[in-house]
Amino acid sequence: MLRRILAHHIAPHVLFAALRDFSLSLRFRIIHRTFDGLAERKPALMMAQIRCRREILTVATAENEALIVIDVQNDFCPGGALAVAEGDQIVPRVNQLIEAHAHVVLTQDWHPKGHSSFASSHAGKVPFESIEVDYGQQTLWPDHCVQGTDGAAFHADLAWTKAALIIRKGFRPGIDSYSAFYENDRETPTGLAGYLRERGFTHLTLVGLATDYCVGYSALDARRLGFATSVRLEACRGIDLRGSLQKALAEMQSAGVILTA
Ligand code: VGL
Ligand code: ZN
Repeated sequence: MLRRILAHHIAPHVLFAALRDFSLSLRFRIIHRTFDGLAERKPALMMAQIRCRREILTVATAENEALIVIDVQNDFCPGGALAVAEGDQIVPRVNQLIEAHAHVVLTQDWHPKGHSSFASSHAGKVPFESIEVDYGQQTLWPDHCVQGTDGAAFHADLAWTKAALIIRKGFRPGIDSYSAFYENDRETPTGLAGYLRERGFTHLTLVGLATDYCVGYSALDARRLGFATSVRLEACRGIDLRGSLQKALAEMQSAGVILTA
């Protein structure tokens, strides 16, 4: 009975989260027993079983996993133009994770002067207001991460030298980009997905700033693109504007992002 309920109702990513510390052979036995005798009779269960197997039986290894370090830049740290509370406190933990991963990619928010996401570019507007633009709602920010400025540089203690790629985003004057994968129109790609696929990465771990904007949007896109995706919340901090942090955490959870603290 329990087996029947499990097979009908459990989403692959929930099983994935529950089983991630088990050995491969134990994972395989649990999946097999959960679906045994049921999947043959129901096409929907067959599909669920196939998805479960694909997602759960592929283990993250040094070679198939990349660490993506999002926007650990001066302007997002205390004293910066768009400071995230405690943004600098993640740096030691991020450095440990960089050390522990064989493959590391960094992102850098990288706006031209007068960028359309800056409140100062819109007469009568102030930071943190939201406006309607042709690709939807856009929050307006203080001027931040202007190309080549000290605010756009990585935090001085970030151990970034190991990174194989730095992907810059937000450089088109008329469009913002929170996600490392797509700009805010949700369709202009940054090229990161192509890079990761060509390098053979199937598993991503995300850390950085800010949990509810660039990390959150990147994690949701990573799931949409089919990557097994974890966010290490202890190595992230959020902006939390009008409930954005709770919303981002809930959306990540339901998209199958593994959240660890
Ligand atoms: C970010 C707002 C504007 C971020 C970047 O890195 O989360 N947030 N630009
Ligand atoms: Zn920005």
